[in-house]
Amino acid sequence: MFLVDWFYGILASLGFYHKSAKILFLGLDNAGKTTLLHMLKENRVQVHQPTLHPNQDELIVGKVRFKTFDLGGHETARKLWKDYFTTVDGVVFLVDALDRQRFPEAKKELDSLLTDENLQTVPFLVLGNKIDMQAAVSEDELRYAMGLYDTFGKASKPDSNPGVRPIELYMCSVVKRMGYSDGFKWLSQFI
Ligand code: G3D
Repeated sequence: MFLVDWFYGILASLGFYHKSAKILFLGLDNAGKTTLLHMLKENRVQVHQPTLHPNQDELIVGKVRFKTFDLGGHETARKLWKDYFTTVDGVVFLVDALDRQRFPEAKKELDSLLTDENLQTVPFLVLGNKIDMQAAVSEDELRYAMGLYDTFGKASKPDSNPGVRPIELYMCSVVKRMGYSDGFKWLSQFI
């Protein structure tokens, strides 16, 4: 019973209840991917356990698999996720909204994902994380830095924009549990 509640709680809060999906959490190291995964798992911030693969982590809830990989710096990570999932249903791309210096690097990685032929029809949720900190950039600034001017629209429904790639930016604070549920609910419409 507890497990059923737990499954239901997580998946329902993200809009993924009754869905089967493979979701990649991607972004530069330090963006908050592992923290987000643990937050989904335990509903609290966890001290990270060192794992065999320091650049990846995984959570399976019912028929939904969430898998994180660090991008940037090392080409091997990209090879890893391509090997790991032959098909991907959604990408959650996290950006550290505090780390202005690394926006160009994050944009480069995002652009290369967006042009990846294996991901052409895959919906992308971009999360600007750490807005609990005053130094975080605004949504507009991050849109500009990441080149996300022409996004799908938060209120638009999947069939209202046929042929337009689903990509949208949401600002969030994983540690304060703010913002990301709305993003996941937006993403889940396309899955
Ligand atoms: P990664 O898995 O993308 O590499 P992590 O990133 O999940 O390891 O997070 C990197 C650091 O960012 C961690 O700090 C984590 O606590 C912090 N972080 C994650 N989400 C938030 C957030 O919403 N707000 C703030 N302020 N910090 C966040 P440490 O100090 O443990 O390295």
